[in-house]
Amino acid sequence: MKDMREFISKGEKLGLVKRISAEVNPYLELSHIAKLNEEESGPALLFENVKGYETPVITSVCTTTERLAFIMDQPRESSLFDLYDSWAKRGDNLVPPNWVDSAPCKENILLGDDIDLTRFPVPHYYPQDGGPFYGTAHFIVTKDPDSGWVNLGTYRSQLFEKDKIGTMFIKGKHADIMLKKYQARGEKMQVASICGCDPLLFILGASRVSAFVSEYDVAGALRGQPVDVIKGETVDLPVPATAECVVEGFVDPEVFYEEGPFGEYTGYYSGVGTDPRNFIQVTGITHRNNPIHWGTTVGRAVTDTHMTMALSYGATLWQQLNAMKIPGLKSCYCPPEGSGRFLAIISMKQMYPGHVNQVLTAAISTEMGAYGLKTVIVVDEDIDPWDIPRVMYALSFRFQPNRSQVIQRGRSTPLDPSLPISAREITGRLLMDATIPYEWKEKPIPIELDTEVVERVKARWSELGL
Ligand SMILES: Cc1cc2nc3c(=O)[nH]c(=O)nc-3n(C[C@H](O)[C@H](O)[C@H](O)COP(=O)(O)O)c2cc1C
Ligand SMILES: [Mn+2]
Repeated sequence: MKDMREFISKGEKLGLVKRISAEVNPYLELSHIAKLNEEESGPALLFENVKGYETPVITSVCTTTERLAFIMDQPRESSLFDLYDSWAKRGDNLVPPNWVDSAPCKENILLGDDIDLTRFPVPHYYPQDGGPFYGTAHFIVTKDPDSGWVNLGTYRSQLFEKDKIGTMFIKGKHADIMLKKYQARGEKMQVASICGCDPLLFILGASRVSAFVSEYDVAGALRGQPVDVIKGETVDLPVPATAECVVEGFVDPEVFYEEGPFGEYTGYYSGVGTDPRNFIQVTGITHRNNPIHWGTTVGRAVTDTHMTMALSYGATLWQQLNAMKIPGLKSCYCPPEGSGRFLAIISMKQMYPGHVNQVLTAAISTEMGAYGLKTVIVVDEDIDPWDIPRVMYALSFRFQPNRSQVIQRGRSTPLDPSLPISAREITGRLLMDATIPYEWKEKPIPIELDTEVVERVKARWSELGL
């Protein structure tokens, strides 16, 4: 899949994408249709008639595991863990992008007075949002001034003015690390926002790929071929050749704008009463003819953003655990109910004393886990981590609080509503060992039914009137 148009044309044939030709208002109405549709696991929606605008909006691209599998070129019946596993198996064979000289994303080039983001249909998602949000299912390209490492990160962008959009680079995110380097040099940071492209690139923008690794190279690894990129018009950054819309500009680390609130994936508003944030001063826009604006509904779980993150956070956790080459790892699951990022369940075969603790502490030391993962549960190999009734069984009959650990201080997300709004930088973590200890000489004896008696009574089933 090379771009959003291929996702739509192929997806439509498979019944995964639906066109809406009725007029829809981008103020709340569009997002509410998308959200309610997503709560029913409905199709991706292409809104062709957005009130007051000429161009379409697509939503709900990533809402179901089936569509995530479709985007990843995997069998449609794949489970989330199947997708994590194929990601982990291929994701390390980095393939750098391929530079091209001409590209569809340059069909229209808007500079100077022609820069006007208000001509694009930008949804206003939730009643208390600070305004319309241009960047939801987008990602921001930045370059490390020291090493040249190119990062893709999905950071929300509120539409402020025709040539200004917001940023929210949470502390420690890769664009934040880079911005601080530019700040130390007394420089501004060039950025490009990409909206509408190969959907895998957005999923990568929202992935916990390790620092110093370019998400472009991981996309190349997962696709098995390089991403075609072209240089921006006003910024020295690679942008995807098939992007629907590229917004180029810079972030001045010393200048701020009042941003938010925004109805976040936690189900609560964030950006309420917090500090003003840096923003993007737009220096140029390039877009395809009839550009397709892509939005994701965020908001309460479980819908589009939650499924995106259950894949992007879960797959990177699994990839990073596998990279540590710990023996015995079997599978893992990052439930979409927690947006794939607050809770992880890992299944493993124990092979030596202390093995479970190795996995528990490894999980919170990965790039994914070190950022806000609050609870890790390890279960034995006979339990699938996505089989929640069996996980409840393990938490009831194998888990022992004496063998669990509370870590007092870890890196948090300012979006975590379980912490007070003014103190969200540090979180506790809970490491739960829900296994039967390896070193026990005497283990609980599991009850198995007598197979012979089972056969005998089954043969009597109708006689018993059952
Ligand atoms: C729809 C959506 C919106 C997001 N908004 C933000 C945001 O505003 N700020 C942020 O720091 N992370 C946000 N994230 C999470 C980041 O995309 C994620 O942490 C990613 O790892 C950031 O890229 P990086 O690791 O290269 O910094 C968002 C994710 C999604 C799916
Ligand atoms: Mn990154």
